[in-house]
Amino acid sequence: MEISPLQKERLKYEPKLPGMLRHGVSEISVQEGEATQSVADQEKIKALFPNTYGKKEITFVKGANTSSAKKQVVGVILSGGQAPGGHNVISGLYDALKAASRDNVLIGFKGGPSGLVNDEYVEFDDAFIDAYRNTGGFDIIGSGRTKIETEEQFKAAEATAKKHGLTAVVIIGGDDSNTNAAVLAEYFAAHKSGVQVIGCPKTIDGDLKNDDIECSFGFDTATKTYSELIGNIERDANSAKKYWHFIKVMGRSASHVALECALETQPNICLIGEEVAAKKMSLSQIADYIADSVATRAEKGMNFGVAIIPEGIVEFVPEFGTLIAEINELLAGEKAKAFNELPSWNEKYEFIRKGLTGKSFKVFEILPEGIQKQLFLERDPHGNVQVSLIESEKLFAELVANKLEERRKAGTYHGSFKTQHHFFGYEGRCAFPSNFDADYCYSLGYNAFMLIQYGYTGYLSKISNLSKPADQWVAGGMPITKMMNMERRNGEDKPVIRKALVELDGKPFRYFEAHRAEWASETCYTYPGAIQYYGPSDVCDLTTKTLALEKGE
Ligand code: FBP
Repeated sequence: MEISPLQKERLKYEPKLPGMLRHGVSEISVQEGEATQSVADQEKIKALFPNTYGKKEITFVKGANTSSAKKQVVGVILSGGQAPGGHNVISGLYDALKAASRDNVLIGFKGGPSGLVNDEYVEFDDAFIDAYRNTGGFDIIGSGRTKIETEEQFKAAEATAKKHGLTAVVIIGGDDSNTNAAVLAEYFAAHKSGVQVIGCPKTIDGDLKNDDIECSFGFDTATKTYSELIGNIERDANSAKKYWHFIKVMGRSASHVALECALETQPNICLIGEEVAAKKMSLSQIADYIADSVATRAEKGMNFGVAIIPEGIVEFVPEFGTLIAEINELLAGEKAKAFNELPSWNEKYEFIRKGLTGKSFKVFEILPEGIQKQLFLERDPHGNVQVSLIESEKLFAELVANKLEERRKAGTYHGSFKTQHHFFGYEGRCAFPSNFDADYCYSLGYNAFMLIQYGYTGYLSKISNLSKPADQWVAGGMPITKMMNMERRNGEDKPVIRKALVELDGKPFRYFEAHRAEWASETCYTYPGAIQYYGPSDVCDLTTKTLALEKGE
C-alpha cells in the first residue's frame, strides 16, 4: 500500500508515556485511594451495579509489580464516532501486553460492539500494529454504534469471550459506549465469567470529562483541525469582504468544540448551547443577537463575518428542546416504525400535528420544511437525535436574513448580507493525531493493560495532569459507576454516564464572555494554522485553550 511522506514519518514517532509508566511493566505498582460513589442517584445506581459499584480510585506508582502473572487474552473494541488517536490506544495496549509476556494475545473485534456479539475478529501481531502507529482513523478494525443491551446480546458476548478464553475486554468509546462498558463489566462479574472490562475515554465532543477525566481523546486534534479551517475562512472573509460564513461544528449536545474553536480563532459570533438554555433564549432572540453584530459591522463598512454554530444548539433553545423531547416520545420504540411506514410527508405531518402539544406544533410549523424533516430522522441506537444531520447553520442564516429584512424595511439596516454555509465535523475525526493525542492515547492504552493486569473491572483508564509535559502525567483508574446518574432515554429511565456540558461559570466560557463583544463588532480574527507534528515544542505540544484555561495556565 502506498503511504504519504507524513504517514511514513509518523509511523516512526515514539509516543511519550507518563513518567511513572516509563520504567517497564515490572516496575509499576498500584496505590488504592478512596471508595467512590456515583455523581447522583446513588441508591438506584448501586442497586443496578451490585458487583462493580463503590470501588476505589487507583493510581499507579513506580515500584515492584505485584500483580498475578497469568496469561492475558484481551479483546479490544472501538465504539461510536471516530476520534484521532484510537489506533494509538490499541498500540499502547498491545505494547504493554507484549512487554508483560510475549504469550499474551490481543484480539480486535471488528465494527464496534457488534464484533464481540457476532464474534468477528482479528488477532494482532507486530506487523499489523506497526502499520497503524500514530495514524488517524478507526480503520484498523472499524467502529460501530451497536448497544449491547438485550439478554441475547449479553449471552452472545459471553460465549465469544469463552470461545477465545478472554480475560478482559477494552472498550474505547464515549459516554454511551463507556456506559455500555460498565453494564458489560457488571454482567460478567455477576455471571462470574472471569472477564474484566476497562473503558478508555474517547470522543471529539469533549463531553466525557469530570473531576477525574480531564479530557477525552480526539478533542485536541479535532478542534485544532476545525480551528485551522475556521481561521482560513476568517482570512478569506477579511480578504473578500463580502460574505458572512455560518459554520456549524460537530460536538453533539455540548458546545465544548464550538467554544474551543472560538477561543482559537476569535470569530464575530459563537453560540453556546448551554448559555442559550440558561438564558432561555428563543430562536428569535438568537437571530436578533446575530443580526445586531451584522448590522453594527455593516455600519462600519464590514459586510462580512464568521459565526460558529454548535451542532447541538437546537436542543438547547427551550421551545426547540421541548419539541425534540416530544418528538423523541412520539418516536419511542415501535412508534418510530409506524411513523416511517406512512407513505407521504402529508400523512406524516398529520401524525405529527396530532402527536405534538399545541405549543410545540406552533414551533414546528414555522420551521423550514427541510429542518422539519431532519427532526424526524432516525435516532441513533442510544436514542439521541442525530444533530449532525440538522442543518442549523442554514436555519440561523435564514432567520438572521429575515430579521435584517425587517430592519431594512424599518430603515435601521442598510448593509448587504450574503451567506456561505459550512459544516466541519467528519474532516476532523480521522486526522493524524496531534502529538498530544498521540501521547495521551498511547498512555491510555498502556495504562488500560496495567488495570487489567492488576485485576480491575468496570474502570476507566485515567491519565491526568494533562496540561503539563507528559513526564508529569499521572496514570491510574476510576470506577465508571462514579460518573453515572439516571437519565431518560428512549422513553425509559436508564443509568448513564453524566455528560459534561460547558460550565457557564468555568474559566473557558468566562474568557470568551469577556471578549466576545469586541470580537462581534471588530475584526479580531486569529489564524492557528495547521497542526504541527515536528518543530518547536511551543507549536507542536500545545494543549487546547480549554484545558489550559481550566488548569489556570
Ligand atoms: P461519539 O460521541 O461516539 O464520539 O461521536 C461523536 C460524533 O462525532 C458527534 O460529534 C456527532 O454528532 C456524531 O458523532 C455523528 O455520528 P455519526 O458518525 O454516526 O454520523
